[in-house]
Amino acid sequence: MKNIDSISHVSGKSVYVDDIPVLDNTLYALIVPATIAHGVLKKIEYTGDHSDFVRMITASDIPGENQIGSIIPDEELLSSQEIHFMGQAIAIIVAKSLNSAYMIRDEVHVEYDEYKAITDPRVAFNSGNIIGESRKFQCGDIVWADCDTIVSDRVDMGGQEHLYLETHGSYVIPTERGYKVISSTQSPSSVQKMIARVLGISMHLVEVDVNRLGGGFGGKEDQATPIACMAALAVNITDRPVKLILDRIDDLKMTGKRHPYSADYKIGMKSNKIIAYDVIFYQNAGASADLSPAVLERTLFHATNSYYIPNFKATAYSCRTNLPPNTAFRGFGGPQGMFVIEAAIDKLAEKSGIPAYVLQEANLMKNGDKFPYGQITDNLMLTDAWSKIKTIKNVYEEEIEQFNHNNKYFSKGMAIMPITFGISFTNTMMNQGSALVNIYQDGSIGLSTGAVEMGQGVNTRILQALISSFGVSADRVKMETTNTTRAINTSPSAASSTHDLNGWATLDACNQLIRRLEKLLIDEYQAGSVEFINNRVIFNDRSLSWDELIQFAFTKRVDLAAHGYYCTPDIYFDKEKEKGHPFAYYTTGVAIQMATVDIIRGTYKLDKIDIIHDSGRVMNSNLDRGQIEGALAQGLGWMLLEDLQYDDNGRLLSNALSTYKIPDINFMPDIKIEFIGANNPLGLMGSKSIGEPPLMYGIAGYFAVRNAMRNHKNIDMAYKTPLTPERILMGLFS
Ligand code: LUZ
Ligand code: MOS
Repeated sequence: MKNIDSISHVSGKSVYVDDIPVLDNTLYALIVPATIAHGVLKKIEYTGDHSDFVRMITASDIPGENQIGSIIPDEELLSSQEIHFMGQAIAIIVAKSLNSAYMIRDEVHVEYDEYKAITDPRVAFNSGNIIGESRKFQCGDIVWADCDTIVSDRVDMGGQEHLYLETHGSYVIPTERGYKVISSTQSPSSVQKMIARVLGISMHLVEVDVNRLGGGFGGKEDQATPIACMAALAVNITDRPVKLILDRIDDLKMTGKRHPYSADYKIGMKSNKIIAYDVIFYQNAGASADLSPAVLERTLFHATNSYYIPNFKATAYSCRTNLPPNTAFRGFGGPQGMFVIEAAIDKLAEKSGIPAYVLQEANLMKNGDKFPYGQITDNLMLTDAWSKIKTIKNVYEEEIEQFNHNNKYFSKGMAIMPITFGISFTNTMMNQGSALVNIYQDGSIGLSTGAVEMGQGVNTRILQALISSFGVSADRVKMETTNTTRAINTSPSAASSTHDLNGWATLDACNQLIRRLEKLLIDEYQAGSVEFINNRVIFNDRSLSWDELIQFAFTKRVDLAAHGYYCTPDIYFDKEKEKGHPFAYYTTGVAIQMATVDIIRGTYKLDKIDIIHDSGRVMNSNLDRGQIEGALAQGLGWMLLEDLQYDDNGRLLSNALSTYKIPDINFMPDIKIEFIGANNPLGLMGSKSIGEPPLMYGIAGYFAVRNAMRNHKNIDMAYKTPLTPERILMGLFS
């Protein structure tokens, strides 16, 4: 099935928040951002007399709680006094037009007492600025004396801007019964809950509706919430509809990114088996907790990537700095955990002279192996994928040897990257989904779920599940908006889990309806077996069209609506012991990447990548390819290009697309994807989740470039990302 949004996307008819026609009396809001990263707000005033000025809203105007922290209550919606990052919201300007709002905002006068800013997580750690508790995962006993090769090093990873095409936005309308909120959020229920908290009302008065997002990537899992809260607050105060859309510059400045991390590790092996790994992670959380503790946890889950390491210790700290609160980003801490172990293996390879791929292969997880947190693996396709990659590696190797032999100023290299990504929210409670299937009396169907469509194709996948269950064609079904009155208490569309959770819930609703229809046919026609196929129902030696059946069922007073629910079975995690079975299953795969470095310029070209990916039973190969290619681009961008720069005062220097470079079509390697995988009983229609895992194939890009440099000469270059041409050049000439 094609992505059901493809025609409206290509013809420009897809509707995003900013496309919704506004009511006549709509007001426009803008956020007044702090212009220092750390300090105290002394005074804020607007003394102008612009005729379009309606209100300036500050913390003291909030009728409920001035608090939006979801895991830890440490984040004010509007600063009441303390400033923790540059771009923090200190007031909201409400005006009759957007242009006027900008002019008014320019004239707001703010005074601060400024303190010194901290931007480095290690500096934060050393001065005791830690968010929440430190976490430690541990198994076995590390005995360094048992190792024959030991290396240790420091690793630093940069952050990453989400750069969804649609910036944050919300449009809130006062209604007779409360608030109708249109929000570009991955988490409608979080928006509902926080608006209720901020306004001091109950949740049933807030209806949140989401049609689709122009990308989310985690950036709208938590951080769409304050935007919607501010718009709702302005509605509460003015009693008029309010639209608040961030322009790109505000969005870049005000919102958090992927977490930069710094790490120290020590790793040891005996012959080629890794038998000891000790790692400390310093996460740069930014100014408040946001989702950082959960991101930190996933770093620990993925700290051994796809390897079995019997003796292991990982300690992780979430460090509070004066940057915008960093947040969920595709992979959610997993990529950082995986990069460090890959860096450690790279260094082990260098020291021992054993190629990295030999070490990777020797330590690759097999079904039945146990992760340090206790989950035993099954249904991994790692070894199958690896053996296919090995064949491709021989071809790559030959090409590289020949090329490097014949070229003096260019050097090729390659790297292999296995991935194993746990599928489920690590917070067990969040693994639930729901659906509402309405069959109208003419046989047409409306489907509402908790899933938010953000370009990933989740609606298409869930639709596939529904039509395969009812045996009807897709044109009988309308995918409704995600709405908190039709799908309640939803989890964010995140953790690669949305189609599983909401797809299974849809199938639960379908099954209930099918059972009712079967009962009708048994009661009325003594039906034996009943089959739903090709828009018909077949029973005994006759059949009815789906529409006839539904019309009949309606006259016989059969309930034609069903609420479906799903919660992932058999998952749990004990945070005291740091052990459990947190994931439904794992998505796995292996990639091999080739790169050519220009020795004189420090530039490089990503030649090609071959990916053997385990998607279970592939549900929709085009959607899966789209997710792999997009995730790979994001992973390669994070590793090689995207350089978030803050100055010592916490000011974002790479604050526009002129200074923040992201992958384009020319940057990307030739991509070959082969799917392997067997039926996955816990995945929707036997599939495996795909949203996040392929991002980590991008890590191969870093090591392919590094190996190309190394094939030219010995290098002694810090493990630091992104590996930009500047860093390559300095690495080659140091
Ligand atoms: N969000 C979340 C996520 O709240 N918990 C998770 O475990 C997660 N994992 C990946 C992406 N988003
Ligand atoms: Mo996400 S990082 O699955 O919102």
